[in-house]
Amino acid sequence: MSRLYVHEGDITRLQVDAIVNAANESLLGGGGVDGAIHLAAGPGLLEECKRLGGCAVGDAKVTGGHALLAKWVIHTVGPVWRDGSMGEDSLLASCYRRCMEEAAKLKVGSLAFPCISTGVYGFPQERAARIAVATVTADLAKCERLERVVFVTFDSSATEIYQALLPVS
Ligand code: AR6
Repeated sequence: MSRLYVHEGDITRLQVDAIVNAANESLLGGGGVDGAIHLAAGPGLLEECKRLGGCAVGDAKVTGGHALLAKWVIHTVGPVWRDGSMGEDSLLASCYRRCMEEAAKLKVGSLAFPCISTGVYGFPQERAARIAVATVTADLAKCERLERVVFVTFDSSATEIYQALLPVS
């Protein structure tokens, strides 16, 4: 049985143990999914983020979920897409890998990812999805307790891309 799922909708509404935030290096909020997560979590999330001292591209840091349904938020910073020759692929893979590491440390049973870097940061959707699925698949073996990883899409074209990449569950 596959442990990988796709779900189209708002990641802040998901009942999972941890959600991933596609943040920026300041970790002080922004637009897109970052703005939605801060809005839904309430001001306590920003207060906690202020104490983290930012986050490097490709890295991840954990906070509580505050008013979210999720107990944890794993904040990661995706690369800005330039032309594909600036290490964007490996930096994006690093985001997924670091989030899986943090999820393993937290011993979560369920985790939801947004499509990191594919909004304001401009990473091509299909190329990003291939990296996301390949990296998470490779790291699942190290996360024994992780029963469900949800790739959360926000439009039907992204959903179709993930449906084509994921094994039938
Ligand atoms: N639930 C799920 N996915 C969403 C939601 C939501 N509520 N809202 C947007 N998306 P983006 P990035 C999708 O721009 O490209 C922020 O300002 C969206 O359709 O949020 O990594 C940060 O502070 C897209 O597919 O993140 C950074 O400055 C995906 O989430 C910068 O944007 C990611 O789009 C990060 O840019």
